[in-house]
Amino acid sequence: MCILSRRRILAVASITMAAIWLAHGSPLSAHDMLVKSMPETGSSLVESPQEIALKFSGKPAAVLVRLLALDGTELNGVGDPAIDGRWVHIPVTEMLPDGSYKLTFRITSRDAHVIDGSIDFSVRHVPAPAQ
Ligand SMILES: [Cu+2]
Repeated sequence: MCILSRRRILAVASITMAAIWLAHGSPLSAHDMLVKSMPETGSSLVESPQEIALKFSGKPAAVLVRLLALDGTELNGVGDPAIDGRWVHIPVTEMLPDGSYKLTFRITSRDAHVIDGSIDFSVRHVPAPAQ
């Protein structure tokens, strides 16, 4: 490789690094995102869950959650979230009747960015078979 093209590659690389730095505060820490949930978003449960668990790409520094009905009404029924490494466990403190729900979350990720998101799920009890 000639010296000129190597210099050009270095220049492109440092511009890219600078762009990442400006966009994100630091190239060494990415903001965290939801990587898994129980229940999974979009799932239909046959009974009220006892817990909702969210897994993030890194350990969140702080978490706020809200349980909403389909029309956006905030519901009781979830307790304080507990952070356990990358997992956040949210106890469901009341039986959720059949219906559709949205759990919204707001986390403060390790790079101090605030990330909002939500998962949707529904509860549909399966009727007992007719005798
Ligand atoms: Cu970030």
